[in-house]
Amino acid sequence: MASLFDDLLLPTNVPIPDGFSLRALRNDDFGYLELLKQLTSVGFINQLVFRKRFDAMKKAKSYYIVVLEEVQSSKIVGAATLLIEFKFIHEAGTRGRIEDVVVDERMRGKKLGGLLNQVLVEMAKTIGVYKLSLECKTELIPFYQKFGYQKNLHFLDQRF
Ligand code: 16G
Repeated sequence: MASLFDDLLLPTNVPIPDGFSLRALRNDDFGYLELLKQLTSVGFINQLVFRKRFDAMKKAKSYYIVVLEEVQSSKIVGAATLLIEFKFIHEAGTRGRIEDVVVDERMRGKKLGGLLNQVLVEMAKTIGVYKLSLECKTELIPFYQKFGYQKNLHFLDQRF
């Protein structure tokens, strides 16, 4: 079993509620895919594909996928990703992106999404990014504004 990153990088100043544990994604966390299906389309991914993608992310050393486990059931009930992008601008700085924030439907209303956001903001500050950004649905803008984000640039995409 391997962790995507060292759990020692997780912030110690964000309290985790009783009954939950916070850790890095591991290469046997296939339940993570079930949770992601509550965010968007995942399609069919077998264990081999999961492991290969996990290995590629670990090798890249810029993916920080944190998961919240419900201790009683050992199930992943929340997850969020911090992606670090290397730049030449800003004195060869780094930019952080928050991706794939998802909390299990059963666990909504417990402020776990907020907790995951706080964790990733702290990690991004420790890593030293010059900018942290995310894309979200219009209705989630007030939620993310609580964590320091401001509506700024427009986001354009192209789908294939
Ligand atoms: C949301 C996510 C984004 C994810 C996308 C998937 C956050 C902050 N944003 O925008 O990371 O990639 O949904 O939707 O979690 P899509 O399948 O339509 O791209």
